[in-house]
Amino acid sequence: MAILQILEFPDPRLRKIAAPVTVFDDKLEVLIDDMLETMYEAKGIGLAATQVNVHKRLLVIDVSEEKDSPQVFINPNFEVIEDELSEYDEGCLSVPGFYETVSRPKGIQVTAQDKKGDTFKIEAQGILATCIQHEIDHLEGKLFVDYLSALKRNRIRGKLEKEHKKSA
Ligand code: GNR
Ligand code: NI
Repeated sequence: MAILQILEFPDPRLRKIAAPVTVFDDKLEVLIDDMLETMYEAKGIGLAATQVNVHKRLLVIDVSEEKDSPQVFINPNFEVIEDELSEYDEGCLSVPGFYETVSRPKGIQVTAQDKKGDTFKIEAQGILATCIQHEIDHLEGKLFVDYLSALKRNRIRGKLEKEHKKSA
């Protein structure tokens, strides 16, 4: 297994739109394992392939307390089933150190494929629903900072650019 490098805002590669996964082979399984290891090592509850510079429609999530319940979603889509909004303080491994409140639909039904290519459907509420929507946004080149005011987003961008210059 391997720890992958996570791209950070404002890296333009985070704006790419991911392409559908069409081949369900051993290479895909290796990528899934590497993404899970990278997510656990970074102490995140989710990771989209876009964040590790792989522009395919694939994400991993583990919202469990014990960090023993990995979930994999390939070519995911969702429908809103509860359009009431829920607010969460969101963070992102690609926007390290910043947390801001974002409102998203409270309940969704997700259709996706598993690592073998079989289609499944789940309903999600709470943090799982928020996390799945956050990850699917990544596949569309969208970040949680896009829901904030331009003022807040630009401040975050400036601080991260400064950090990146320091470590370059
Ligand atoms: O680790 C993460 N925590 C989190 C908290 C609230 C809403 C969404 C998230 S996802 C984030 C990991 C990440 O950046 N996934 O793309
Ligand atoms: Ni994120």
